Amino acid sequence: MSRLSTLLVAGALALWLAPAAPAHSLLIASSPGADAVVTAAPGVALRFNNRIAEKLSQLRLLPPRGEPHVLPLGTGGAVDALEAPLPPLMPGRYRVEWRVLSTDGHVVSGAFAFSVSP
Ligand SMILES: [Cu+2]
Repeated sequence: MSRLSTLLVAGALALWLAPAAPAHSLLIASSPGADAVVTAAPGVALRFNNRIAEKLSQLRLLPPRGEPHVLPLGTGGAVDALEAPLPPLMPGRYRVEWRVLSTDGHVVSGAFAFSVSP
């Protein structure tokens, strides 16, 4: 093969192997922020890099003690955001687990933690 066709084949392979990154949802910001220490958190809000299917998405809160629970998602927010009110939180470290359906059909998940100070 010529040098050019080798390059073309390598380029085509790289494209084929690359994940469908542009349409894949990624968490870009949250409130409370990851590893933030807050005195109170009336709710959680997550912002993604693109539109997500809210009805097929889930937020779970893992308290310092006890069972994780699924948070009720607020509706009518931005198409790239998930929001949920929180009950009054005791001091301690909380973990938020999220799972969303991207517009490209991939289910993406992740987690972050924040702490409520006494
Ligand atoms: Cu994807």
